[in-house]
Amino acid sequence: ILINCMGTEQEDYIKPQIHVKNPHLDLMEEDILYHFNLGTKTHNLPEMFGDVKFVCVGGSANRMRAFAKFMHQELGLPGDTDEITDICEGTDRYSMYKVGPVLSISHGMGVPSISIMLHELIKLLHHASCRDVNIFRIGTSGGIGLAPGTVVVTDKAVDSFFRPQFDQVVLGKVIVRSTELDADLADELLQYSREMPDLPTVIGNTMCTYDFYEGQGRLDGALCSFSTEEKLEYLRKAYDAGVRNIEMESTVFAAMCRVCNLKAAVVCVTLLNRFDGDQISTPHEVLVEYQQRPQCLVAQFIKKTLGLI
Ligand code: R2B
Ligand code: URA
Repeated sequence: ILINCMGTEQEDYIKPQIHVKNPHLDLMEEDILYHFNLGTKTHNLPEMFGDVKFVCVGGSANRMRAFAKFMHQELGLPGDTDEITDICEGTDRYSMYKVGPVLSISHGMGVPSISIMLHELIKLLHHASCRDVNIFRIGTSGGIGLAPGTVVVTDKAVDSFFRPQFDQVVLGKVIVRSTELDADLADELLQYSREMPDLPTVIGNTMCTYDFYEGQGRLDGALCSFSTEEKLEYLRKAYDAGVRNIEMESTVFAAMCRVCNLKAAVVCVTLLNRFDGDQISTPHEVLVEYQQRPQCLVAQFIKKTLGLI
């Protein structure tokens, strides 16, 4: 790296870099990001993604397209939002949209789906030499003791035993990784939420499970092996451990971002209060509005960080 008289390149040089923790990558002549239909030989990743500063991930492809269009408007970018195309259109595994410095990607449902996406995303950001990147999961969740529509900024991502860890099985052994998130980023998001009307927001622990039904203590799945009292006792224990919402990706998201030096936050809206029931019976239009809430909060963060407001 050459340093010019203004020192700008040096400044860039000291900005936090994305760490890929895999010595084998250096020995590979080409890296094919199979589930994105992108690769280091077929695409100029630094040119396509080098300016990315904010990455937002969420379960649904449609929601992440809507978020990209919303960010296009919020950032006042030129051109028509209908021209925003799916960078991964050659595959139907994930969808990816780029608007200015914002990358919006879908990850599907559950730990295995988001983990595959994150491996390829982190390598993509590394190959593109991105620096100083903030990453957000914007999603939905079931609330514990909160009014539906409340946004939860995650303090700690915890597993089904309320432990702040993610257990990854590697070669038949369990590797335990910390799920600690960036406390300053969470605080900043919480502060900005205070300035926004109609955005009830709390900070709390988020429990990540491997199932939507029995795994989240639901009585309405195809299988159920416990009583209503046992369900409520488990939710009460979760509440006492600081858990305010339940979803299906936060622990692996937190663990992988932490190891790779990405500043990460999890922002999920609650669709229901699990003390009151299990079925999601709220009208569709109301659910659509709820799902925009994490998007609005993260958009506010991005605009403030870019000095636009
Ligand atoms: C939240 O919503 C999905 C299940 O409905 C899952 O991906 C999650 O974490
Ligand atoms: N997503 C979940 O994982 N659980 C819920 O209860 C609602 C959305």
